[in-house]
Amino acid sequence: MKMGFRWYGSGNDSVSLDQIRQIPGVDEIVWALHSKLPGEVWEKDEIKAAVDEIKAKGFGVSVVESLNVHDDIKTGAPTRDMYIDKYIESMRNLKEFGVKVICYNFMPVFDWTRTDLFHPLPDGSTALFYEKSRIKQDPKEMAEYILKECKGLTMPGWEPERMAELDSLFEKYSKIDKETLWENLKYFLEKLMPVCHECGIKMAIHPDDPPWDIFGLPRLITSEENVERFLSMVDDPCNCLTLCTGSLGASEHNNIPAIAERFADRVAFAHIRNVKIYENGDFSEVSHRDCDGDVGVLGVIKALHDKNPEVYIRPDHGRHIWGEKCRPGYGLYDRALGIMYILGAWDMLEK
Ligand code: CS2
Ligand code: MN
Repeated sequence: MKMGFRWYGSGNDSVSLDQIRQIPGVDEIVWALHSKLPGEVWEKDEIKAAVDEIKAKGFGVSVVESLNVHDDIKTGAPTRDMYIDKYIESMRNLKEFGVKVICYNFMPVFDWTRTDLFHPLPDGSTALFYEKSRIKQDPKEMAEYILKECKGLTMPGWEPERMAELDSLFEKYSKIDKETLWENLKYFLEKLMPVCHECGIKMAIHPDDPPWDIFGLPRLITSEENVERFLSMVDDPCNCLTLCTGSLGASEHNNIPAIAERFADRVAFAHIRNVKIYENGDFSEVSHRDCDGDVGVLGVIKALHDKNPEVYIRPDHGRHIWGEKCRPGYGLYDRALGIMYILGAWDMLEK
C-alpha cells in the first residue's frame, strides 16, 4: 500500500509539505494543478514545477486528483472530441513525470455538495454536513455559500468562472438523462483506454457525492449495482474506481466493505473516511474511527489489505479540530489522525 495525502499546492493550502513530512508513513502527495479549469491542457513546464517542489521533499507524485473532465464531454456536445484530445495531451504529459493513477469524476456541474461546511459536532469540533431538506434550495445560493466559506482558495468543481455561468451549464444538461450520461461516459473511456495502456496510467473514477441525484441532475456512480455496470461497461484493467468510502457510504443502502471486497482488483485508489447517517437521511462526516460512523472503515481496510495490497490510499475529509483554520475537510490534524488509524489497522493485519 502507498499512503498519500492530498495537497492543494503552495499558497492554496493551509498545510505545508514540511508539516506533511512529519506524519508517519506518507509516501505520496496526491496533487493537481489547481489553477487549471476543466478542458485546459496541463503543460509539461507547469507539471514539472509542481512535481519538482513535491519531490524535493521526498514524496512521490503517482496520483493526480483531479484531472477534471469538461462539461462538453459529460454532455456529449459537438466539441467533446476536441476536449478529449486535450485530456489525452495532459495524460501524455503527466506520464512523463511518473503519474500512474488519475482520479476524476463524472458528476454533472458540481463536485461534492454539502449544506454546512462547519457543522458543530458534540465533541466541539466541526465537520461537513448534509441536510436533505435544505438541498432543494437554489443551486446558485449553494454555490455562493460554498465559495464564501472557501475564502478565495480554489474549490474543484465550484470554480467561480463556472459558477458565473450556472444557467448555461444547467441548460447544457437539460436534455441529458441518466442513460445519455452513461453513454457519454463510455464514449470518453473508450477513447482513453488505449492511451492508458500506452502510458501505464489507470483512470479511477470518483463516486458521486452524495450518491443520489441533486438539483435535478443525474448521477451515476452511486451504488454497488452501478459500480458493477461501470466496470463491466468498459471492462479493462485500466478502467478503475477511486473507492471513496464516505461518498458511497452516505447512502444506507451501500455496504462499503462488501463493495471493497467485490471490486478490490479494480480499486486503483481509495479515499478512507467515515460518515454518520441519521434516520431522516441527513449525514455528518465524523472521525475515521470505525465505531464513530456507519461506513465500516475496518472492513474496508481489511478487504483492501487482503485483496489489493498495492493500492494507493489517502485519508479523505477530516473534522476541523483543535481550532484549526483550514480548507473545509482538508485540515492537517484530523487527516493525520486518520492516517495513524489506517496505518494502525494495516500494520496489525500485517502482523
Ligand atoms: C474529493 C472529491 O473532496 C472530496 O470529496 O474526494 O472532490 C474528488 O477530488 C473529486 O470528486 C474527484 O474528481
Ligand atoms: Mn473522496
